[in-house]
Amino acid sequence: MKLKIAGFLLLFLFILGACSSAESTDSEQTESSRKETEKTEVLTGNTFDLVAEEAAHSLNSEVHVEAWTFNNSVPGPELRVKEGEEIKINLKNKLPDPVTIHWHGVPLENNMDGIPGVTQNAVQPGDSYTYNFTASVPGTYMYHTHQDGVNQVDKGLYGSLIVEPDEVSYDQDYVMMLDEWMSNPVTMDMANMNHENMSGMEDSEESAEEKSMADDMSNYDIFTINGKSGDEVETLTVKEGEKVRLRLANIGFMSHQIHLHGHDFKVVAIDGQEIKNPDDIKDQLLSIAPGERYDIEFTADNPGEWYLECHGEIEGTKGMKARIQYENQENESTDKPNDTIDLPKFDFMTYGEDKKAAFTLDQIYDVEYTMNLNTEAKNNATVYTINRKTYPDTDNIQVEKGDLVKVKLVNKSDSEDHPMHLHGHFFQVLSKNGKPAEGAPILKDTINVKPGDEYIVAFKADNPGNWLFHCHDLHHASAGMVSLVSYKDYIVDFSPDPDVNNKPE
Ligand SMILES: [Cu+2]
Repeated sequence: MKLKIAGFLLLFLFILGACSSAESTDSEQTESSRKETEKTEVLTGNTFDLVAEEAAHSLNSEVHVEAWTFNNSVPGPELRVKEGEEIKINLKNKLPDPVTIHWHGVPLENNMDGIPGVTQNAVQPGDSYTYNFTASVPGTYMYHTHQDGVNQVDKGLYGSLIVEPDEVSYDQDYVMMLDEWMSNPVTMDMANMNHENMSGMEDSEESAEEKSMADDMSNYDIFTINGKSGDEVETLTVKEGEKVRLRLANIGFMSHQIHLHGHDFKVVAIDGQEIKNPDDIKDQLLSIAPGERYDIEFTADNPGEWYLECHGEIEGTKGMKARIQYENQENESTDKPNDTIDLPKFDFMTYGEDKKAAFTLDQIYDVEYTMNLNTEAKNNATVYTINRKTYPDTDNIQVEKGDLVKVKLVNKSDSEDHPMHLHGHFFQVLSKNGKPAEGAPILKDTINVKPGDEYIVAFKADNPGNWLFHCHDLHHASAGMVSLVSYKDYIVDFSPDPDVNNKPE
């Protein structure tokens, strides 16, 4: 018996030793071979190379994370193309996991949408893949991996795609990508889980605990603008008299309430779609949900240094601030952050001038569909459901080319927003909680449905394929809240490979 115990003890010590030595080699390697991220580049033209690779990234002077990047920066390169240009992007995967690129908001051909298992097979480590499409609609878009997005996007695998119109009406143009990070990252890392298991924790306990930690949004304690937080956020410089366009794009999993100080501004586009005759507004918060983009314009007519900042009471908020600095400014700035005060929220349901819209509430539609979005407990885990089902068992919205489609989105969850994103199409927002939209027609690809709210949207089925319609809080998507708009008779041009670990949600 004693011998047996000694044997076990030896075995245990041996495993412990093997474990810790493997770990130290790993971390030494990490330190010596991993590079640091560089500044995000702006790339123009029509052909781009994007390399998915690992790099060490500093969120601020204290917090450094292991990021997954495109071209060694977070965000990846800002791609600027001209309206109507045919563009080509070569993706090379140098990461240990498969990846794809989804062109968020861009209306393109279905086989270029970058959805593993739905429009292509995930691009394996060491492999390459080429995307090409026409940048037909000017506006602010994003690109990001759509493979295991809840983990991969969270690590920094994203960037912006700006389709510039033929005629540009502004002097300065800045993109600001909003995101959240954890100073103590919780990952679903297999090696980590095995290690934990050795210390006697049950597999199921461990994964349940990790899952609930990852779901708990309070772990996201650092908010970033273009990958940086606090003093590290780049200052925007403007000259007096200039017309400035800011493109605010939320790639994170939380909504952010953005306040521009010191200036009247117009919301000129939402989700890449221009708004007709926008009014000047001031001191209103733009609530920007995951997946949404807001383009604002203002005239630099108030010299000084001004904040553009996130409002709210939670931990990460204070780091999400950019300074807008006038060139050759002589006076000391007197602007102060006021991120905890409450301000009225911008409402796109009543904004802009009422112009004849493509769709109305009472016209006849070929397809009408209701999506009840909910949170449920299944097998000790929280799942996110559409009509009580989770992906891939959710019902497809079946359409034929040319169909006019009306969708009612209802959030039945108690406390969580569901920013629902449709691929390949823009929809028009017709009503909110039974009240018809009043201002300019609002076209979007992402709509944030808050608990208890109901929106009706409409679109024309004019782009054949299989298109995801899913929650862009990717925690919710990965836990079921995904469905497909599926065109009858559409045949995919690839064979889904069961061995490549396609993870579309
Ligand atoms: Cu959701």
